[in-house]
Amino acid sequence: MARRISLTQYLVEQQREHGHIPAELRLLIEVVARACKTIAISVNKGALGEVLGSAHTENVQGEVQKKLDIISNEVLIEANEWGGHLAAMASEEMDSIHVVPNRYPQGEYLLLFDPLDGSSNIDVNVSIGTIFSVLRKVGHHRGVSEQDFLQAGRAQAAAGYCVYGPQTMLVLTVGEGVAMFTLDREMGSWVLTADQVQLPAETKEFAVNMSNMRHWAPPVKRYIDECLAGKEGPRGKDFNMRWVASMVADVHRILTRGGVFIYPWDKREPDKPGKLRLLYEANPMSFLIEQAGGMATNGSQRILDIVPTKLHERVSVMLGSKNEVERVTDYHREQA
Ligand code: P6P
Repeated sequence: MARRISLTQYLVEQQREHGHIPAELRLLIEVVARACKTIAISVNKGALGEVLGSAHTENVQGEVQKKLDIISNEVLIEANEWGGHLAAMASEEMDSIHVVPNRYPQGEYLLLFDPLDGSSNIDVNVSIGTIFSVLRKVGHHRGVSEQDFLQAGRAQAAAGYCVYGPQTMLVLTVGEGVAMFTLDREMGSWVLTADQVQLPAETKEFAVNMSNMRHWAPPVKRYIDECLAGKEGPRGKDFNMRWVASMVADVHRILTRGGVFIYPWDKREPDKPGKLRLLYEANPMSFLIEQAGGMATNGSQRILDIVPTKLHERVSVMLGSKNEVERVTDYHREQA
């Protein structure tokens, strides 16, 4: 059996041998990975842990929070606020940023997360996940504010997710490719099971919520109609469709075997660019997809180039196999 490489060893090598990450960032990633193990334990208990169901509260998005949304958020806050590596955190579940309390030393990193993405799947035992993004606090000003978080996704120092599925897996990039770690539950350790992940430029699989089709803009309708037309249509090949309704699960499949994920603008809420959040969903996933050789746009520009104007900004998302994202993006440009 090949020698097992742990997350710690992988990160030490990234720090020492490649000089890609400073010790503080290594510590931050290890703390987040440990927090994800804690979340996995709660998620896996299900009804036995009395963690299912609604918390009967709403988040800033106006979405009803599940008990596990709040538990996961608290786990990440408590795990990360004392280490001295962070200045502040931002979460889908919190209206405003959480500044590291004065009783702890402040670091230079900013951590953003969707603590439990795909909450609608919790009670029906379908894969869900934690998404995280790491930014550096820019400038030498004292204190930290929401403005410090409003950086384009290309500035990310690291990004990743943990998927709580048949296996519990941590998928990570520090800007030097994508690595996948599988949780060895007996040892309680993350083991490197895939490195330098690359997704194919071509695919025959798309992920979109088809029930929204009548609300889409013409370029998205054209792209999906052509996929549905199959061999007899302009694409000359048949396509398959998958939609888990957990972005982490859909992106993990795409990183593993290719595909294209689309959550576009739709006319029901024309003032909203899309459903997904830019800072802690689209940006980390786009960083991973690009690091694996894929592409991520909002239909008109690279997602990682979008400069946010507010913390919970939403965005239209098309990401995955390069040739397919290029095609659907070209359809938008032709229409513009
Ligand atoms: P719909 C989960 O709530 C989420 O934010 C993403 O994880 C997922 O891709 C999307 O929303 C699912 O949305 O409208 O299909 O339920």
